[in-house]
Amino acid sequence: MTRQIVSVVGGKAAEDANATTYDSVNPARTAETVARVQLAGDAAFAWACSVAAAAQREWARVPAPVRGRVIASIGRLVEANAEALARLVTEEIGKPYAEALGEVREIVDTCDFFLGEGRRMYGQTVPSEMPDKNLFTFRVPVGVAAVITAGNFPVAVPSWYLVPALLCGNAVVWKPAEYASASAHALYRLFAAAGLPDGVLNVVFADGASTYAGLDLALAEGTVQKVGFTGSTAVGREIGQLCGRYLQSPCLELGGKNPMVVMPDADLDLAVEGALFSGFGTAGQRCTSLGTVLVHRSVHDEFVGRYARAVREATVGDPAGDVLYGPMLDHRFAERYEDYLGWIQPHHTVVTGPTGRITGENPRGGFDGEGGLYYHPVVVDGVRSRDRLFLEETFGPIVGVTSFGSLDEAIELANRPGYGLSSSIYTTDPKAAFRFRAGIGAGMVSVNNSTSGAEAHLPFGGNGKSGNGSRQSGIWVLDQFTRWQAMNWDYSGRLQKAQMDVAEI
Ligand code: UN1
Repeated sequence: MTRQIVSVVGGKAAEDANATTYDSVNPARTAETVARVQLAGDAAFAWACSVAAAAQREWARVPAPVRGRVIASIGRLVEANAEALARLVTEEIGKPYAEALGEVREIVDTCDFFLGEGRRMYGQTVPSEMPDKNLFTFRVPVGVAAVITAGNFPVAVPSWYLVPALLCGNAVVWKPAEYASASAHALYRLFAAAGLPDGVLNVVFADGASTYAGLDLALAEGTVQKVGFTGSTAVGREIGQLCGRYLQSPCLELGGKNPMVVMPDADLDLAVEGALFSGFGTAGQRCTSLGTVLVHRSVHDEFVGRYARAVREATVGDPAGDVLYGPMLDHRFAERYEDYLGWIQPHHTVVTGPTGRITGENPRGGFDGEGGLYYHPVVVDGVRSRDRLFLEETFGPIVGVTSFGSLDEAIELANRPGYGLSSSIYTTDPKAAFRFRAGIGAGMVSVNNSTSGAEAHLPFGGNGKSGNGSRQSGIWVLDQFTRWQAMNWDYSGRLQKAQMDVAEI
């Protein structure tokens, strides 16, 4: 029986007889509906924010170490249900099971990190310029966080917002991607089962336009104090502009055109392995996916030959099996892949064989039909720095190759698209690695490792078209979900005026 999914606000299913419905389908078997989802109308998001605002006041009074214990329970519940949740992620968005299990592990890692942060929600004591006066700082929750997430990491990336936001004493209204509704709902239920009071975490299923309208209203009503958004650069700009009108600075985690530099002294097999994983893992639909390999001229032919061979031999098919990648997340990404194929120019060379949809007449490795949204991996050589393929994120299994002559040129090329999320360099020379780190505009740099696969306790985030400099994960995200409050306490018994009553030596 198909799952029926509705928004949950204030701990109750928000049934709406007039709601439109959306079918979340299995991208590996497109005739199979994973969940039928009620999409809430324009007013729902703002209403959920007002419910969250009321619940937040009580939640903020719960001591942070006790909130940390709730985070610990969430981690244990997710761990105990890891396989079922990973299977659901595989069924709903087509991510290979091993990757889906890794994604669930990332939630547990996030909980492991933040459960202790509840006991370390440190403020500072600061010396005063006057005698008999103490200065302090405190972290205070922002209030209600509106969290809008993509479906390529339907449970891990939301947890990067939800876990620290809740730990810091905020309430959350979460709007997941429609095509990942069943996974989101399952994650919501695990969070709720860990003992969160009603209304502290709410999940609203809605389309983008209704969410935008509802968010605008909530911001106007003053019920939202922080917006977290993971998704495309185009939508991120709109969210950023909306928040700016209300003097808010959102946490924006957007696209990437992540470069990998292969130096002449690189271990080429290692570089090929890294380029295979980050170019084609999750069918290239990660914000950290590899966009362009920049290869030194002297090793270009050797690298491209080995990379093309590895990609041609890779298996694409049923995500329940042992495959490099499964179907595209959803039909809209499949359509975009077709569009990106049109960007391939006559002077480019596709070095990996067939392109386009994988069909029965043109099967590949583990392909098994049933209407699955399977697409051939494509490596395009000879991409020039003014080509669309060089400059724009494809968010699909298409990787470009461009050659360079010097490290300075590689750095310049790596920065040119104007994104700045992840990056990588393969070299055995520490000087080259550190020079690359210093010159690259990305928020994340890997040396002899792929552009994907960030760990849950390092700052995650980008610059330029990849975001507004906000960072998630680790202690750095606490600055998104708390604000510093300064306190001074004068016990001198007189009015001491700052700057005017400076103590004499
Ligand atoms: C994303 O695609 O939005 O580093 C996040 C990685 C993953 C997270 C990707 N841990 O590739």
